[in-house]
Amino acid sequence: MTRPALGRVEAYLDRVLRRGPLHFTLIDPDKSPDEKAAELARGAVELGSHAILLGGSTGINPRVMAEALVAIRRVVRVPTIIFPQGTESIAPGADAILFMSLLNSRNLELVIRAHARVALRVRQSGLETIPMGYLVVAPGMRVGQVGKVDAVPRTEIDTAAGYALAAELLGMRFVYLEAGSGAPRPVPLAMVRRVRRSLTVPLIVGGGIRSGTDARNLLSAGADVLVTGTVTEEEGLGRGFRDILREVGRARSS
Ligand code: 1GP
Repeated sequence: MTRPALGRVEAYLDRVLRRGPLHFTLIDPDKSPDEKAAELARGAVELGSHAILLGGSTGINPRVMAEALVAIRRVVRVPTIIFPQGTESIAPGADAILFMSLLNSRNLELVIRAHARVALRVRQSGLETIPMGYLVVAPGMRVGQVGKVDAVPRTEIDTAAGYALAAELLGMRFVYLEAGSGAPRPVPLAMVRRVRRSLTVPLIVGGGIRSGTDARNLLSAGADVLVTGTVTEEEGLGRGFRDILREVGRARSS
């Protein structure tokens, strides 16, 4: 038996996380096709983002995904990571894929069954897999609906901590707390604090992060990685996005 060594992307994340929290820019290739995706990615990385996630709330056609990947990889050096919404998001040409279980879905397909169907193909393709527990917190937005999720109520902090720790104990190397893309407010700070204290693996937080204040609060609560998508889809690389990146930069240099 050979235990695979940590992949290149995870080794990079491990290294950069030692110096402080990170920011990932989420790009939906359906909303921002190739050249626009490349432009956003280039600007985001210039402002300090540490990786580009590619995904959306609905299944993305592999061709659209592959074209966006080619365009983005031409202009940035940070890892491009698929954030899959289903097996159809698996496209060649990414540096890695979040191999994630939607922990609180009622649909077993999204917990483990789809994974079982694609596992052999993914391993053969050589695409790096990053094992991650994905937990949707209310309101959950579209991913909460399509994912048939029993969203963790915002006051049920121990429930979130229980799911997150179970994911770690099952061997997942990242946990992602998701309020849902476009959520009116991010995941509650008390929940981030409690989950962070319960885990030893990095905690990713996303959904509804629109301003420097949101970012600062979540970072002080212990988020290791912030993910933003809507802010750049709607406002480009404007003030909200810059302020978020500035807060991440500050936290890394403090
Ligand atoms: C969605 O958490 C991400 O999966 C990003 O959310 O679009 O609200 O930034 P936003």
